[in-house]
Amino acid sequence: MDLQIKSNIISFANSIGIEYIGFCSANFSKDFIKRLEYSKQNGYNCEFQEQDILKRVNVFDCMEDAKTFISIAIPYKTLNIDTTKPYFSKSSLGLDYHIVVKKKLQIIENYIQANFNAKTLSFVDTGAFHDREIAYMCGIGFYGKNSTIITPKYGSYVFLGEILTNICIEPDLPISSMCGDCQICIKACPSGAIKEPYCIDSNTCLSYITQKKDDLSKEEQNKIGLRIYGCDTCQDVCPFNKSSKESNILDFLPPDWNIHINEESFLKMSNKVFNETFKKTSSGWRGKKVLQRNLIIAMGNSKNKNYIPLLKSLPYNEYLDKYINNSINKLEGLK
Ligand code: B12
Ligand code: SF4
Ligand code: SF4
Repeated sequence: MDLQIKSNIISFANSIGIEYIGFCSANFSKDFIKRLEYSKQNGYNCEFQEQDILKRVNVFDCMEDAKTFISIAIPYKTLNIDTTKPYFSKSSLGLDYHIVVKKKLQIIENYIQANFNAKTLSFVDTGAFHDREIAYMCGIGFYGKNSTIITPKYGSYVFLGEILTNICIEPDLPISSMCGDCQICIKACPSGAIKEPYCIDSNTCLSYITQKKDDLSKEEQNKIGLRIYGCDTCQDVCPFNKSSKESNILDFLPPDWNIHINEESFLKMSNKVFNETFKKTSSGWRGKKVLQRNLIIAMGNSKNKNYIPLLKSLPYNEYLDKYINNSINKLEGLK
């Protein structure tokens, strides 16, 4: 193992503004496979997770001589959001993280290929791999009971990505959980989705519910509260996030339309405007209808009767009509 290669990659990553970078062997533990099986057997997986456990761990299908994973964490929280009105979660503000993290990974890949004549492949939420487990094995942070990877400086408000390479690099050590007796996130989760420490039932997690295209039940609509996309609750309450530093990555600074939602423009938005705005954030991938549905539900949950005329003025829409009527009824039923 060449220690010089490791320190050169770290120095290069630091020079392009990456503070968290770690290394681990391209093998997953038996313990990890057991955890994936446990989640699957209990029905906690959602449609966005690779269900084939073999695919999640078989790195040699991607690169036959794979040796090392290199994980990076990129901080994304740039400001506090007003959660008294319909809002987007912190991780869906600014430019889509898939683009931002991938760009950083590609710069490191180019450096590795040019300097060490090595093979590389990079992933951010893209392959079958579990980005958190790789970050954990690389010592980037520890698993919180809310199942997020928590870093010392930016808390859990970091996105993760990794590079698979065929060079052998000395591994870093995983960090054990620092949650101790704390149960704050488990108690704060509005839908009870943290079934036990480190174990999320994705199907009841509000982040998933704001993303799914299927019909939402009345109970799911109530639970969404004012969320238009994603859920930050189990992270916002975490003591490790209270004093976490803000990101200085300009791509994550939200434009005005992302934080000061103009409900009327949002609900009457053309496809062209959607493609130029929200489609470029990480909330855009589920399409305009899902976000509009969530906003309509959030308006119904807001207790703000001033929304009634706007809701009543919306044209008939097969997908949205049920939610529009529910929200109008809810607001009209208020005393
Ligand atoms: C599917 C998915 C979701 C699903 C399911 C979430 C989930 N908990 O897995 C939904 C839609 C709900 C979701 C929500 C969110 N997601 Co998401 N999601 C993913 C995705 C695509 C796959 C995750 C997966 O396969 N999970 C499988 C389950 C079994 O794993 P797990 O819940 O993480 O559980 C692990 C630990 O708890 C641990 N564990 C279990 N028992 C024990 C015991 C001990 C002692 C220890 C130490 C550990 C431990 O092992 C488990 C894995 O085996 C990844 C990207 C990727 N390809 O990896 C992003 C990813 C996990 N998501 C991310 C983000 C940012 C979010 C949200 C914050 C977005 C938001 N604001 O709404 C929320 C957070 C919700 C939460 N508390 O987890 C980031 C996480 C960054 C971080 N710092 O951890 C990722 C890594 C994307 C990225 N590349 O940055 N997501
Ligand atoms: S993201 Fe929200 S719903 Fe999901 S586990 Fe965390 S607090 Fe619960
Ligand atoms: S709120 Fe407490 S239990 Fe939950 S992740 Fe943070 S420290 Fe761990």
